[in-house]
Amino acid sequence: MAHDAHEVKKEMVAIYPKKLGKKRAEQIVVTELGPDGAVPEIKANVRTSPGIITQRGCAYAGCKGVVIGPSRDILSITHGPIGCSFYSWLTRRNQTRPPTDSDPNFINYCLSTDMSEQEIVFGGEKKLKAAIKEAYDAFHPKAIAIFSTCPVGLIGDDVHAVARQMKEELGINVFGFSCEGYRGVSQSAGHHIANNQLFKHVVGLNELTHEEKFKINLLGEYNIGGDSFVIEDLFQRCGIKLIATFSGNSDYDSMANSHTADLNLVMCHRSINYVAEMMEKKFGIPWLKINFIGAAATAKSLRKIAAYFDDAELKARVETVIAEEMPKVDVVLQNVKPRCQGKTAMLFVGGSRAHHYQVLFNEMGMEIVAAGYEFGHRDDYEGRKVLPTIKVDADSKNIEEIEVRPDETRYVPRLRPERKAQLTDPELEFQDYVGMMPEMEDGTLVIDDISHHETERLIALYKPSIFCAGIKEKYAVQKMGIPCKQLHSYDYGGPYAGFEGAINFYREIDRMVNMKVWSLLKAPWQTFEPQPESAPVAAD
Ligand code: CFM
Repeated sequence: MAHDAHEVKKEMVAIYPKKLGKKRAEQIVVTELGPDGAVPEIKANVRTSPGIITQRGCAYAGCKGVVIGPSRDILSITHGPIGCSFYSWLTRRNQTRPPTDSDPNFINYCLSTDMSEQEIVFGGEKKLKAAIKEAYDAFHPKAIAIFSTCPVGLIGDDVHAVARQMKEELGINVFGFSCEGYRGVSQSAGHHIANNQLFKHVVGLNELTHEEKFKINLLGEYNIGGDSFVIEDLFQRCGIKLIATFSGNSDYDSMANSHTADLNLVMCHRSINYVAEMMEKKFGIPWLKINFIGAAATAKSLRKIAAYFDDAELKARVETVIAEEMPKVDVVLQNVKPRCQGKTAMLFVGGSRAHHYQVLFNEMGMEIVAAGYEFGHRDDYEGRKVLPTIKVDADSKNIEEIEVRPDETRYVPRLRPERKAQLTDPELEFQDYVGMMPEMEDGTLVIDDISHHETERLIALYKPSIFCAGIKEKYAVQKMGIPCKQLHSYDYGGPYAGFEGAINFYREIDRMVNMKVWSLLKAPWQTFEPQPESAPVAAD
């Protein structure tokens, strides 16, 4: 990389008006790891300025689409105009697998109250009640979730009051979300709102007990492209009992039963750390950050679980699985590495993948030249140690903070001081996430909420071998002659988690960065020859 990242940053922000340029400059940093492990401060989780083309989504997307959507038997009803529901229908590749064909799976359905002018003017609660009743009669679900779109908040429909009434009337669990799209500054607000309601209305309602010794929950894994299936298989082979996943391949009962686990594993910190924190306070379940993206990261995460339970048999089983899988991974890695080594990648994705996928590229010998989140917070960049210094602004105050206390009968601290003292493995950093920046090379660009202008400048200057983003960016990037891998939906591919996923990813990236077609591609304007001005037409 021949460019000085500081100069590139200056060039990128120069085009903006002064005030905006100053703000963007605080959201773009060049990594530098201090001797004490400190990284530069980045501005994050702030409003996107008007006029900027951002990658971000809305709170409704974060709540309905991301956190609750993957659960197959909670019937989701969008309270709002039809477009909100229709355009959030099946847009995320979260897969699910009901145990039998007769078990419910509502993921394929699109339910909406279809608010029209009548409801916007006179209120929509009556229509919402009727919709819940109609949905209940058609599907008989165990639980119904109601999602608020922007107009619901504007006209003041009380979805929570309607939920309470219908819960009583129907005798099933009905709960609402005040996840109007305008709340917060991005979909991140929707994650928090979803976490709060899941915790208040679902977690702890199912008291089924389990005999297994090693009981865990997997938080923040959404089964995009089948990732959860791969991870579930690994747990099963290691003898680890998965009580609930939030919320890939999940169902209502398992999440209601999740307080019976003895350890929470946090995969995507951004979208679910609130549930992890609340479960620790109420039920005494500690949490560990893990990562199943990357073969070495998968092995490390399995070893962390074994170290936590500190059981010889479990440790042996984990080592057996790693020993079975690693050689298969190595064969493919050794094959692709000579063709991929030294190539460059940029990653601009949501709130955790821009970090996790760096691991896979590094395994292939590729260099990350720039990365950033759409909506991560400072702790996702700099690590949770900065949490006490984060200023809570008006947009965050908008979101409810639940006060959680230990449950009177069910609080069982799994990590009593004497047990914690026995767990000496240095990898067991409880309640911690180090963030993206400390694990990056010095001198790399980190850009929060990247704009389209900045994307184009980055590509023009660095010409990366591959750019990772989403569907909104994909074709603009490819028109510039650079392959774009969608790290949200995985395009049509995946799974990319675990050992099997690493193999799939190596092959896919090898194919993309070595395809000759990109070097042959020229946009029409690059070959456009201006025509000589036509002679003026004589006015006679
Ligand atoms: Fe977490 Fe996600 Fe992500 Fe996310 Fe998302 Fe997603 Fe994502 Mo798209 S929960 S933050 S809100 S890992 S949908 S599965 S890919 S932006 S990086």
